[in-house]
Amino acid sequence: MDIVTEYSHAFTNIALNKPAIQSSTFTQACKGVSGSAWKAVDGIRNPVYCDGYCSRTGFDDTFPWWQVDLGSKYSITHVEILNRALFPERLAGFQIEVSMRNDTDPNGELRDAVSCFKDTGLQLIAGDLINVACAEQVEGRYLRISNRKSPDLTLCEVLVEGRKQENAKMRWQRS
Ligand SMILES: [Ca+2]
Repeated sequence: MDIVTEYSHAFTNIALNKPAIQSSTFTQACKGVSGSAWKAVDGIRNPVYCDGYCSRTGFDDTFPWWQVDLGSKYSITHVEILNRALFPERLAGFQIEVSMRNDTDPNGELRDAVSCFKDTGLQLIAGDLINVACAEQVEGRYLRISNRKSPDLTLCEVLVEGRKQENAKMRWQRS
């Protein structure tokens, strides 16, 4: 199978193979595959969930989220999401946030998060590589995609563009 959507522009994907977690994982097997979080950053852009290259949260999750640890502080500019081939409309209402803290509050929200993007009516096409720009410059280490409206959050690939932020204190200590 060769389902590849062209990049809208060339960039280095800082999310590739980075550690990912999610609020729950879909366990009802489809051809024996699981919806493990890391599959959204495995570099394989196949939008067919049952082929085994997408992350997916569980059906009983009332506030599903998926999160990647970029490893250090970045200024995030763009995020691309490969939407699933079946039920692409389930992504409707998704939001993208970043934070320096890997911490979820009792309401299920990422602590100290700043918003990159919130969907209010994107046309969601099966297997489409959705490219969104952050509304304003946002900085953080942890990037989270969440959706209170979705019965399950399925992400077949997440690509992130950003610039690494230098640590001013470290730079001062080294000089
Ligand atoms: Ca993938």
